[in-house]
Amino acid sequence: MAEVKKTKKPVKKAKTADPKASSIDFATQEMLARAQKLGVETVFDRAVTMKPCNIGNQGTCCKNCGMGPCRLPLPKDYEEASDERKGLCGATANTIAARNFLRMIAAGCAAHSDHGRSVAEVFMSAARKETDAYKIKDERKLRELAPHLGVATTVEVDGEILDRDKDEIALEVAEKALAEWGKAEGELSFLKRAPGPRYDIWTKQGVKPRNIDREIVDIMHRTHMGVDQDYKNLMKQGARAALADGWGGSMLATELQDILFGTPYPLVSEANLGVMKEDMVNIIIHGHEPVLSEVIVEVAQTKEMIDYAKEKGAKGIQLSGICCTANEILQRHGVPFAGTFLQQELAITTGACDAMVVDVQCVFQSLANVAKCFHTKLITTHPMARMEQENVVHVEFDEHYALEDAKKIVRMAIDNFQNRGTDVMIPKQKAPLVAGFSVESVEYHLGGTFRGSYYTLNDNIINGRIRGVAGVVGCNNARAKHNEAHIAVVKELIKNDVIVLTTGCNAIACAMEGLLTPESAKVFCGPGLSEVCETVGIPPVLSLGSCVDNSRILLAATEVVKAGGLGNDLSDLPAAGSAPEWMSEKAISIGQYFVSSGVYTVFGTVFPAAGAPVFQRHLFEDMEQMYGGKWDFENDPIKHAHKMIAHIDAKRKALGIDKARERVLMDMADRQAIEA
Ligand code: NFS
Repeated sequence: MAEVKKTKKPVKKAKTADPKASSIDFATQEMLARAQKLGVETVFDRAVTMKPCNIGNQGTCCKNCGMGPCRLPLPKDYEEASDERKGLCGATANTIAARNFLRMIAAGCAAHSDHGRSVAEVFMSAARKETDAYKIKDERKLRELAPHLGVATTVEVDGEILDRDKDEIALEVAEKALAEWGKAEGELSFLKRAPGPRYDIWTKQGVKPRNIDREIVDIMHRTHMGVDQDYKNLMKQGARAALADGWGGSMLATELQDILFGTPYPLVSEANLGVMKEDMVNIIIHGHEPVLSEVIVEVAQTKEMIDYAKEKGAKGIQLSGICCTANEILQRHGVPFAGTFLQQELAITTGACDAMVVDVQCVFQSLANVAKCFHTKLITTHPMARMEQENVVHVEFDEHYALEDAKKIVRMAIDNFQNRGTDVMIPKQKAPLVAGFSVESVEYHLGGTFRGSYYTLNDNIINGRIRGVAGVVGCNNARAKHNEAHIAVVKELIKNDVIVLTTGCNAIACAMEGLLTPESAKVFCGPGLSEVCETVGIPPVLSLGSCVDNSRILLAATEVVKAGGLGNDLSDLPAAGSAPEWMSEKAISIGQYFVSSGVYTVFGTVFPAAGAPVFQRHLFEDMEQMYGGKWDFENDPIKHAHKMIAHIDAKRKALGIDKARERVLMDMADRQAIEA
């Protein structure tokens, strides 16, 4: 009998990502290679093995009922007139894409606004003096904000006008703020903070949000099977909910955080994984809501905790941050950035992370798997965000016991220091930075102590030294090379004299690249912007904080309008918005409130309406007629930046200030040519 030859099936090795192709950052490349060597899987590897669904990411997969999912791919020979694609119920590609777009806005608005609500609740506890952990830190800002919520700051006693008591104001502000989420009548209070003509546009378009929660619920109802089937009408609600985010939940989060924790003023720090220290207890704080992280920062600096760390053999405690929490604790305390959204797993891969403390949003569930390979304690803290893996510890945060909770967490990290193995590798890369710009500090920096104002900024825009203003914000996306588009877009803008306001993971990316230093102006900026930065001593990229702090960009732009000479509305300004590497639903909500506030806004990576060209045209063209701002998409970072610059130039022309800029652009050779 012939021998049967057994052939072994070759074991397929899982594909892994090429570190050099995955990120422009050396620390990231180095740690990714280390993870792969240790057999630790990361998001970069998963992005190689799992391909995205093109129908879903182009917006035309409907799974809003049990008859689907109905998938409507864009035909190669697509023609608008003959597009007969529809789902089982008859929903067109436009309806499906619009519904999906709206649900992203709802989720984004909910995330930002629920963060705001948590802050408002803590604010209420502080105002009622129910907790020792929080106090009103910025009384001046409290008094400035109060009238915007209809709270009086003075009182008449016997014909004399007296200042009202701080605590009394705080209590009323807390009550009024919390009502913004669910008041039965009226509209959001902060809408009136926008320039008058903007408010009138919202009135005319019928998109003024009623209260924050209602606009989110409205979307979930409206996008249920068989309700709103007109993409234009759907997008009105999209605008309403997005405005409830930008001028509501996010703005309340920023303002109340500033009052409670202090309004940011510029400070120095560092960024990238190299901020972790081998001989210290490394605690990384990751997530979004600063209510707990503020207290952790305070507790970690106490003698009690530092002594305890020393007792356990460490030299001290090194805190650092990831994602937007990083921005929160950097801008108020100078706590360094450990990294961006895409570096969260890599921070643990160093082997030197004794505890990673997470709350809500942008937290990978895979952190638990990575932590399992090292000694890292992964600590969840929010009742809303737990993980199923057994190695995760949950310490539920309660603002009434904030100090105790924070102490427990810091102690846990210190106790874990001894369990750290010897296989530790912290990348060397870190970059210096200046962050902590706010509406108030920009005013101070550009106007000086005696004449704090936005006039100087306006003057420099009018005379053309500064060509325009760009808000470049948002996430990283594992489908793109980490930080590549962020940095390329920002560098191209500043090279062309466009000053950049940054938040979120773009701010972290810029920091890692050294763009948040005044010195970078000379290296990367055009002559006009470089001159302004050198004179004033500011970086060409101003970090305004976390993603909820995009509301600072709205208010800063409003101040620019108020300072005069650049039109009457936000849409008149030579300004543009960008999210080169977005991935989060929050980014869609931000994009829509930028657009509805009159800003031309360009996204990179993918556009979630690309499968429904008619609906996409509504976003890319019709919205300009409605709001003076519109969406756009461009994946090539240089073209992306130049679309923004072209828009800025068009606005300069409309304002009649294009000539001034042409003069500034002349170099020595041009001048000599004229003289000759
Ligand atoms: Ni913004 Fe912050 Fe980063 Fe994106 Fe996530 S951290 S709220 S969503 S990934 S910028």
